[in-house]
Amino acid sequence: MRTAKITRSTAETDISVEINLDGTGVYDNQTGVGFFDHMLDQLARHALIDMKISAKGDLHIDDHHTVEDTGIALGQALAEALGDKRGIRRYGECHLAMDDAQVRCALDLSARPFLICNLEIPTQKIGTFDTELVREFFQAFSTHGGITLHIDRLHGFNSHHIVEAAFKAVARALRSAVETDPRKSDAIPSTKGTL
Ligand SMILES: [Mn+2]
Repeated sequence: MRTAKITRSTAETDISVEINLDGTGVYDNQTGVGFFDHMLDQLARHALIDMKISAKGDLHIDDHHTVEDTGIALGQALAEALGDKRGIRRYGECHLAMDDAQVRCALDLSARPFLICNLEIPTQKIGTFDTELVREFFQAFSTHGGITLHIDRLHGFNSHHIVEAAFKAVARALRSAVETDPRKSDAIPSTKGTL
């Protein structure tokens, strides 16, 4: 089974992440940051990854440490669950439309972390959520998951739609990338022989 459980405790956050890459998108995500939970739910649902996340962070300061550290732990869980990446498709892409927003994600489970995140979110807040934390999350997820992750906004003027489209696009791209390729299910998808 391609599963992982990560627990991560620092002076700023206590985080537990459980995932199953071969799940059905069942989720229970509770970080204390409402909008962020809503986005993590999208990630699980549309990647068809079962995801249980519990985060207790220093929200009396702001949401930064909780969002960033959840990205770290989720990235670590993804890397662990993927193992040697034998048989996976490796690449994923998605153009996702949500009302006014269209976001494109292209990713490679390359073990070479790199983030391009051009969302140009028009407001600083969505409810109480600081929109600059979207990049912080994807940076942490990319770095610790070993993901080359490109996310670009093509259209959109509503911040909630843009960010939600981004999470859904990443989810759909991730769903493809972690899937087993039945034409080559026994091989590591690299001419180097390792990823
Ligand atoms: Mn929404």
